[in-house]
Amino acid sequence: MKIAIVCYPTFGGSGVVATELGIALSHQGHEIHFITYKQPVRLDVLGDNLYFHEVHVPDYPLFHYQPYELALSSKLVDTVKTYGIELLHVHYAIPHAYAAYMSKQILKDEGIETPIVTTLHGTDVTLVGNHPFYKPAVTFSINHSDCVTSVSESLKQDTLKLFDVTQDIDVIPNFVDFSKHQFHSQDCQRSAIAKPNEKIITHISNFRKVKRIDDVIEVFYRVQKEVNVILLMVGDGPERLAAIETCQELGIENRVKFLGKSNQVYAILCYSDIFLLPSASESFGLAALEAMMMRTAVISTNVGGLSEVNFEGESGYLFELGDVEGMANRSIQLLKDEKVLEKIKDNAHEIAKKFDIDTIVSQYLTVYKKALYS
Ligand code: GMT
Repeated sequence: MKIAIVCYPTFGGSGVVATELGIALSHQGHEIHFITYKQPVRLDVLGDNLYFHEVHVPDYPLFHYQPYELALSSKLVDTVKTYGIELLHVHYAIPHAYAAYMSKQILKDEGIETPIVTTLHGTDVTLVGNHPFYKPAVTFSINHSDCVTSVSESLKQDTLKLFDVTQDIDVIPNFVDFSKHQFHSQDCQRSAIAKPNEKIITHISNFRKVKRIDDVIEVFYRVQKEVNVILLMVGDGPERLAAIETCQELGIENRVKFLGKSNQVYAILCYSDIFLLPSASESFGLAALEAMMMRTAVISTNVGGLSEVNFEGESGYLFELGDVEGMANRSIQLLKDEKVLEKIKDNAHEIAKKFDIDTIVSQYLTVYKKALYS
């Protein structure tokens, strides 16, 4: 198949999922064309059947806002015609599904049929998409996609609740690639980051409000009073500076390392003991699944799709939003009990295997065939 994949090229989960999916499809012989405004961060190799097309929006002083959707629609039309693309797979409804619909109509005018598969990732539905300014356009784009997928059952239910959706939604969970990042204990360079007797808690996110960075710091503050532990903060975003200041105020700045955006998340997770994700909203929580693959116990909230990934008492523990006391106490208990911690880490790794890329890619191929042939 010749497939165009539209995504955000950043470190966010939706971009990671789109990129890894495209790479896996290309390994199976499909021709994949990534279309976005920058080369996706996880796309480090371009091969015979792996292409990247940059969407460029020329600056014009008249425009207060540059018309990205327009440039994207035109790029889609152009790429479909040049390469004979059979299907568009857009990740994140805003504005990708909308731009794809426009390009589909333009191509239809020229007698070219191009089905659209839209994958909903979370904030495109629960936060941004639900805003009255966007809602009609998002509803329209979802209903005019040929197939729609969501990354969790919880997100599907939210979508059905929040929008007047007439389309079926197939749930296809996010995935990890065990063959690429298989855990080898001997590869974990734990000593590079922590002293031999120090435990490691890790948080990875885009440091937006929804990630509850304050709760990460508060939980860690309580834990470090009881256990010899450091906190690794990976990623960057609006809440990062305030978090650094809070750590200084609490006098824990030498126990918290802000590592910034990183391509080394698997290496970091590999030597982590606990992954902390106290989010206010999470359609899936890809970072939690990545942590589990790397044999890290997960302490998270129970919001959104997190309970479809992190299994209570097995891969980790789930708490009500804002229950920093519960999260801290459970972390202390785990970090003090090596036997239980090791068991949870093993379980986490086993559970993550259910989300291996091979199973998930075939689910997407089924949806592609449905979009193309029905
Ligand atoms: O978490 C974010 O804010 C980034 C966002 C994205 O678009 O990358 O993540 C969303 O999509 C991920 C991949 O499907 C999910 O794992 C995240 O749970 C989801 N984030 C939210 O729902 C807040």
